[in-house]
Amino acid sequence: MTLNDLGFSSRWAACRSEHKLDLWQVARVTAEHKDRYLIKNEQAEYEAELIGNLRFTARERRDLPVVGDWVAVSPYDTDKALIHAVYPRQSLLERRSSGKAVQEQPIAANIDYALLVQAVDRDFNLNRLERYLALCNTAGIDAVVLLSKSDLVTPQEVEEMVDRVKKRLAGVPVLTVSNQSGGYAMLKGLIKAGKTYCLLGSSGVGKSTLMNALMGEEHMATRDISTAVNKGRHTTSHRELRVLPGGGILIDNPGMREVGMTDTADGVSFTFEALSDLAHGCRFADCTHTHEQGCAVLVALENGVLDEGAYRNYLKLEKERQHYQADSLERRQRDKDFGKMVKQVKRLRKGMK
Ligand SMILES: Nc1nc2c(ncn2[C@@H]2O[C@H](COP(=O)(O)OP(=O)(O)OP(=O)(O)O)[C@@H](O)[C@H]2O)c(=O)[nH]1
Ligand SMILES: [Mg+2]
Ligand SMILES: [Zn+2]
Repeated sequence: MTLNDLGFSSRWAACRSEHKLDLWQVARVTAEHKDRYLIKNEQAEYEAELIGNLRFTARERRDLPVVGDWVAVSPYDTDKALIHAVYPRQSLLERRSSGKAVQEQPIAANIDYALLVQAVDRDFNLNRLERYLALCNTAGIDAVVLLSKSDLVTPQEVEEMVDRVKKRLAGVPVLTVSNQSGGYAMLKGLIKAGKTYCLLGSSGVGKSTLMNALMGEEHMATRDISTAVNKGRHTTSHRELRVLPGGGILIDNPGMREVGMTDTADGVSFTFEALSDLAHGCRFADCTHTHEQGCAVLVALENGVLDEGAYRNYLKLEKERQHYQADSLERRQRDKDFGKMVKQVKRLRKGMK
């Protein structure tokens, strides 16, 4: 295996010298488990830990390595390593965590394409697809929709669903797959060597089965994180990055129950392109498109030009986004205050010396 197989490119090489990271080896994070990581490079796979400084200066979850990150490392023994730094990211896919405290939860870093998997049975849901798409648009990641388990309904029903997705999510490629009947030609044709793909979707839609099928037998030969608890269980419990035998890097994810919006102003408006275009015609610049006089969006809705499902979903995601934004502003202020306090203490200490 070469670094290029893992997704390394001249761009990362330039980043490496620019940030003076040549001192260390480079490796990619393939799995994380609490404060331990599995990392891989052209030499070997290592179980790695952060150097203390990196751990203590991390303020947020996103300051720590996530699957897909490139890291500067120094190996020791045969299969252990220390992580000294995280390479600046090209992209970071995040969602808002569930629960009261609003917090970003990193999903994976340096992804080129997200594969949004929905099964054609009960799982199929356009609103949820749109939600995933908004997260991808925020992170600047291209998305492909994979309608899975196509064996469970008739070919005609599959076609109808494909049409509905295409109509609602204009410009997003849609593929159908079945792990039952095989036939991954279309998907394999899409996956390019050196590019990183991330499987996203609810639990049980067939993400891991698909990953295993694409891995073929080589999957069995790879090492698992040593404390893995999911032996014998099917539900994926942690993220995992693998290099496919035919080239291309694939990240499998645990199924997500909730896909909370983060600060996705651009992501949301990009996702609801038709609505954003219409909004230019609203009388008020800060129109909320709910009750205003001269709202072009409401007119289009009435005339049936704008899809009602998309409109409702927009309002919901926009509300969530604003809630998140207000909350994170408050958090940033708190961080700032904390920063000031640290500086003051440092100054005091200097004065005492
Ligand atoms: N009928 C049918 N069943 C499938 C297909 N793909 C997977 N399954 C079944 O669906 C179940 C869930 O598959 P997984 O691959 O574990 O689903 P997952 O998306 O990885 O689920 P999580 O890890 O919980 O997120 C298993 O029992 C699979 O055998 C398919 O194409 N057709
Ligand atoms: Mg799984
Ligand atoms: Zn309006």
